[in-house]
Amino acid sequence: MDKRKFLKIGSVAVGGTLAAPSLWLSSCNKKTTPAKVEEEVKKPLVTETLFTLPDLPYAFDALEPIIDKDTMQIHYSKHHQGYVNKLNKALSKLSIEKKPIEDLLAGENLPEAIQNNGGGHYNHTLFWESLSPEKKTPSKELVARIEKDLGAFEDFKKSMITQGLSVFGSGWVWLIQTEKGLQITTTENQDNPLMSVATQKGNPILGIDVWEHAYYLKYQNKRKEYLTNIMDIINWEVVEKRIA
Ligand code: MN3
Repeated sequence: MDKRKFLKIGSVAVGGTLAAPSLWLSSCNKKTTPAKVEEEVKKPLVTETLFTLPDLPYAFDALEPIIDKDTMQIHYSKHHQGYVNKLNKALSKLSIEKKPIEDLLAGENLPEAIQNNGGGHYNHTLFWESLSPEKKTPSKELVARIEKDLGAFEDFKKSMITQGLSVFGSGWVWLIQTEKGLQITTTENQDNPLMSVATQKGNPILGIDVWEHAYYLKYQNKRKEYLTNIMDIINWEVVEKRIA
């Protein structure tokens, strides 16, 4: 099949599937003129709202021995991909407009599917970028910044671990930036501090996944060991850049 023909068939197929809800609504509205219908068909396709799985910034085995290859592969290819797929499905179904993921999550009364899967997509994207195969040392400026708001750097790391341990069931532990400065907080499930449901709102600077799927293959029930070890592979350069 030649390329032009393929593209034509492809676009018709996509248009036929995804433009269907607006066409259906138009046909239900007796006041709709043919011109109006045509205008609606010309609207950008819902495909433009779709989110994609970002590239992992390192190989699946790059964080060994702290994060094993199997955990990384399943976590990224199955869990994160699953959130992206379900987010896209929910957006198409609910006809929600294209927005940056941060704006989408900051909205009031988020549909549950967007809260869970949009949160899952945002949180994991931030998580992958926050880890580094090469040992990174926090800059003097970052250490000073953390010391100013949260005390000694080693105490801050201990607090991240303690708060991560305090999450009952699945969730996340966060370093966030608020009007009062840097703070540590936690969220349940795939919620995050951008969401109106968060008890402590702020801009996420660092997020650590404490769902069992993040560590169970290697650490089983030893969440403390996982959290302690993961603090050694944080990409402090990326973390520092997130501070406004
Ligand atoms: Mn996870």
